[in-house]
Amino acid sequence: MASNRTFTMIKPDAVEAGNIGNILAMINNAGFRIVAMKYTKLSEEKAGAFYEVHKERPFYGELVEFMSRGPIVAAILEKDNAVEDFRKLIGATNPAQAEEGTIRKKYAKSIGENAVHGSDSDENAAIEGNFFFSGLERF
Ligand code: FUP
Repeated sequence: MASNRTFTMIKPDAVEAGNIGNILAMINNAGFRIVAMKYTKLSEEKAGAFYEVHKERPFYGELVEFMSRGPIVAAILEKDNAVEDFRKLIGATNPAQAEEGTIRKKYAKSIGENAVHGSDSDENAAIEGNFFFSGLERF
């Protein structure tokens, strides 16, 4: 059964560009409820740990540097079929391939600096939410 929660980050490029409000509006308008949210900054160590699965990929170093260069917004979101519906809302990893009306089409610059993260499975949504939030920070 599909879980009703997913995890997202508004990444440093989108924060720097002043798009936190625009992206949150798209998330709210698509019917997601905010369960948990924080404005924070990843250290290189924390960014490296979050993206551990990509450790052997050629872009890992750049990804860690990018994700730790400035603040992010981390959030847990709730909606029926959350993981799949949120992946549709954000669009393809490479914004050049993202569909019209998606967050990445509107706000992402490149495959490396692509504005938002969205969990790719229910299992990862739970792991990633737990990476940032305690039980007391969820409402
Ligand atoms: P996504 O699930 O759409 O965020 O994409 P991935 O999990 O495949 O990749 C995670 C992050 O690695 C992307 F958001 C950006 C970065 N990445 C690159 O920089 N280059 C690539 O070729 C693929 C991913």
